[in-house]
Amino acid sequence: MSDRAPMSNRPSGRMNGGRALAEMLRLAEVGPMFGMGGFQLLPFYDALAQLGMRHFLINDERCGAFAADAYARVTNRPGVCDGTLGPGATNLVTGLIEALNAGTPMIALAGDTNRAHSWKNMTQECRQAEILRPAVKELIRVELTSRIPELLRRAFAVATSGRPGPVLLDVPEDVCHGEHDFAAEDFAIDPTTLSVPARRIRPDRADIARAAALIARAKRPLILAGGGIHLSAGYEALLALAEAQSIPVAHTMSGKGGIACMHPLSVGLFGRYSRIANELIEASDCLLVVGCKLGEIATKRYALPPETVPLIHLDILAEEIGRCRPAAVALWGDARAGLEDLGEALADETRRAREARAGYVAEIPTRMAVWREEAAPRLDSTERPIHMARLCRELNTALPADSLLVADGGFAGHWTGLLYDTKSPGRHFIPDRGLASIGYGLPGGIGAALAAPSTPVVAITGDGGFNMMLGELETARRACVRLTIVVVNNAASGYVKALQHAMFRGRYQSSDLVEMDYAAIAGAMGCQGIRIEDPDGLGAALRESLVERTRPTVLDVVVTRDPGRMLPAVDNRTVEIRQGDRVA
Ligand SMILES: Cc1ncc(C[n+]2csc(CCOP(=O)(O)OP(=O)(O)O)c2C)c(N)n1
Ligand SMILES: [Mg+2]
Repeated sequence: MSDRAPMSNRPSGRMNGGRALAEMLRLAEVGPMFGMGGFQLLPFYDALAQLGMRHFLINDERCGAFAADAYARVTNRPGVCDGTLGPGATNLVTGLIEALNAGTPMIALAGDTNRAHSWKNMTQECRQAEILRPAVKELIRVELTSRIPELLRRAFAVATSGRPGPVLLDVPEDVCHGEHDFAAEDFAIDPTTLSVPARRIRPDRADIARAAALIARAKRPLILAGGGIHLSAGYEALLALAEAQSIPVAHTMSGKGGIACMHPLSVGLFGRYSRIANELIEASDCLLVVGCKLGEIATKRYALPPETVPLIHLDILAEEIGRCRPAAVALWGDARAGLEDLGEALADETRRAREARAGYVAEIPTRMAVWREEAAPRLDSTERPIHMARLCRELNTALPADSLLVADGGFAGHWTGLLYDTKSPGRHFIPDRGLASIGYGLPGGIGAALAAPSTPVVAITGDGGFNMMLGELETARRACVRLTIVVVNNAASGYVKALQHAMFRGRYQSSDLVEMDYAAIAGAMGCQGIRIEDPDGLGAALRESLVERTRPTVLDVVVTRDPGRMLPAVDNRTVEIRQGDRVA
C-alpha cells in the first residue's frame, strides 16, 4: 500500500456509505461515470454532486456498462458504471460480460435491498448477486459501511491485476445510506492498481529459451496478435521483435493496432475473414500467439492453424494456453514482458534471421498488392446502394492517425475489422469482441469520446444495433460529445439475413427492418444528421462530421440490401450442408 496520496485529499469524520464510495472513486481519479439512479444509491449520487464528479445519466444500464468499457479501453483505467436494485443491476449483465471476456478493467456498483426487509418481495428485488456473479471477475458484497474503502481497494486490485476484468460491488441500501465515523487514514488507494497492467509477470526463463530456439529455426515464423497486446501496451516490444527478427504480424479484430496496419510487416486480419494472413498461417512453420485466446472467429471455427505448425502461446491467463490448440511452448506472462524477453533471447540471431528471412518478408508486399488488386473493384466501387468496402476505404482516407473507430457487433465490425487500416500502433480500433453483442457502437462511442475529447471518434454500427440504442443519442447529445456515428443502413438484421440467404435458400424470417431515415431521426433529437446514398458523398460527409464539435453527427449510410453480397467473404459456417451433416 502506498501512502503517496496527500492527507489533505482524504476526508474524515462521519459520512454515509454513498459519500465514502464517492470519496474513494475520487482518490482513484476515475473518469466520467455512467449509470441510472434509484433509491438505494442516491447518497452516492448526492456525494458525486457535492464533490463535483462527472457522472452521466444513461438511458439503459447496459449502455452505461458499454460506455465504461470503451472508456477503459481508451484510457487503460477502470471504467465505472452503476445500476440500481433489480432491473438496473440485471441490465448491466451484457456489458459486464463484454468486459469480462475482453479483459477490460471496470468497477460496477449495484444497489441492493435494505437488509432489514430483504426477501419480503421488496419492489425490484431479485436474486441479483446470483445473476451477476458469473458476469464479473469478482463480485464483492459490501456488508458494512465501514468497509467501503477497503473493499473498493480490493475492487481496483482485482480489476487491474493479471487478466483485467470487471468487479461488481453489491451495495445494500442500508450500507449506502448508513453512516460511519471514518478516519483520514481509511481513505487510501494503491496507485499501481489504478491502471492496467497493474503488475507484470515474466514467463519462465527456460520456456523463453525453448521458444527462442523454435523461432530461430523457423523459416516462416508468424506472430498472431490478440487483444492482450493492448491490455499489456506491448506495442514497442512487438514492433521491435517483428522488425529485428523479420516476423510478420497478423491480428484478430481485438488485436488490430498491435502494430500499425500500414506497417510493411502487418499482414492484416486472420481467422474468419482474412486478406493474406490465413494463407501465411497455412504456410508457416512456427506461430507465436500473443494475448489471443484462439477462439472461434480467430481460428475460422477451429479450422486454423494447421495442427502440424508448432505453436508458441504467450498469455497472462495460464488456463487459456493450449485451450483450443495444444502449445509446443507455453509462455505464461505479460505480453510485453514476454515479447521483450524473446527479443533479448534472440538478439544474437538478428542479423542471421533478417538475411535468412529476406525473401519471406519480401512476399508480404507482393501478396498484399495481389490482394489489393483483387479487392479494388469493391474498395473503389461506385455502386448504389453503397458497397461496404467503399465505405471502409473512405474511412481509411478520412480518419487521421490518432482517431478512434468503435465498431459494433454486426457487419460494421467484420468489414472494418478486415478493411480498416490503423495508421499508428495502439488501440485505434475498438470492437466489442468480448461478447460480440450488437448495440455497443453508440454507447461505446460515447465512452471513447469522453475518454479522448480532443481526438476524432467515429462509431460504426448496424441499423439493428442502432435501433437497440437509439435512446443513447439523447445521452450523446446531452454529453455534447464530439462523436460521429456511422449507421450502416441495410434495412436488415443483415448478418442473419445473409446467413438465411446462404443456408436456407433465401427463406427469410425476422431479418428485415423497416426502412428508416436515421439522419432525420438524428435531426429531431438535436444532432446533426446526414443521409448518404452516393458513395462519392462519403468523404465530404465524414470530414464535415469530424469538424462538428458541439453535437454528435449521425451519418446514415445506405448500403447494399442484397443479402447475397453482405458478407465480407465466405463464412465457413455456410458451407453446403446435407441432411445430418454438421456445419464446420
Ligand atoms: C444482442 C445481440 N443479439 C443478437 C445478435 C446476433 N447478431 C449478430 S449480427 C446481427 C445482425 C445485426 O443487425 P445490424 O445491427 O443491422 O447489423 P448488420 O448485420 O445488418 O450490419 C445479429 C442479430 C448479437 N450479436 N447480439
Ligand atoms: Mg443492418
